[in-house]
Amino acid sequence: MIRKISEELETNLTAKRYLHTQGVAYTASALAMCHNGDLNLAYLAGLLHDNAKWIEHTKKIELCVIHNIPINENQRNNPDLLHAKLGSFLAKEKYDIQFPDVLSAIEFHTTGKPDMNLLEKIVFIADYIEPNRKPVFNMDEIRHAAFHNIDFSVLLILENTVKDLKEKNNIIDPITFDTLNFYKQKMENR
Ligand code: DGI
Ligand code: FE
Ligand code: FE
Repeated sequence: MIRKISEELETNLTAKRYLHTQGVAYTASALAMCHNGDLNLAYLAGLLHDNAKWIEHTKKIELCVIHNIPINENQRNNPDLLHAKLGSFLAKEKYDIQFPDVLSAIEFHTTGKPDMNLLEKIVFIADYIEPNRKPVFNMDEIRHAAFHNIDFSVLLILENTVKDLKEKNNIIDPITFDTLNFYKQKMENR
């Protein structure tokens, strides 16, 4: 199953995106080993997390409409956000993945969501810290925290993401703020 999915992704994704995908799969499985998660599910979710990334924006919107996948205002203005939701749908329908945790880890890998389960956190973090990512502010601390204090790592990533989006004047999805506030509270209450 993994081999077939890898081959299909290698055909569709750019070489750079495919390399990123492999980085996320391996990083996610390493995080699962560290945090007593299921490393095979982590690998699978990592491999598939960006499977819809290559689809053109108009086509993504069209596919969401056809398949009754709701699009909020923010996603309509920024269809790149849809690759997560659509990717989760395609993981189920096209790649026949039935594990609910894998599907939700793909769905929420871009924005995160409050109170994520282990696999959701793992994919969210692995997407940000995999070795092929270009260095960003605080990357060393985020990578260290990923293996030692997973909720703190989630918080640091969200702080960076929100700061970047504000600087670029991008619309920030409310779920991104909710996630940031949830993990801020969680760290404060420790
Ligand atoms: O698909 P990748 O490039 O591997 O990574 P990703 O799925 O995490 O997407 C990253 C982009 O998503 C990054 O440019 C920031 C953006 N993003 C994350 N949360 C939000 C967001 N963009 C908007 N407009 N609103 C958000 O809440
Ligand atoms: Fe993505
Ligand atoms: Fe990604």
